[in-house]
Amino acid sequence: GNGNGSDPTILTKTRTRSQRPPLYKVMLLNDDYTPMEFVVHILERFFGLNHAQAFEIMLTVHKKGLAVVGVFSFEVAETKVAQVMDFARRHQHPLQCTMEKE
Ligand code: NFA
Repeated sequence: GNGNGSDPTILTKTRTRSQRPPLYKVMLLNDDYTPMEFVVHILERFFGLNHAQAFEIMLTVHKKGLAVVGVFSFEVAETKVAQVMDFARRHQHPLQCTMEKE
């Protein structure tokens, strides 16, 4: 047992979450310059969202400052962030995409 009481003779068992790989939230950040249609395009292209879903998330980022656009394994999240950052840079837009452990 791994109970955390002070009496060493009383052994309790604390239930822990089954071991699953950690998940990472991928987020888009608002800025004043990236065109709305460009953000919608990114969400369709790299996150597999339909146009209505992409438009909705773009508007959430625009109004709230950021939004989670998906939750992925570390490797997939890292790839999405790199794809978005590279695509934005190549089009000379300041759009920022980040990831954070859930
Ligand atoms: N705020 C940007 C604009 O008004 C649009 C935008 C949305 C940018 C979401 C970045 C992320 N053109």
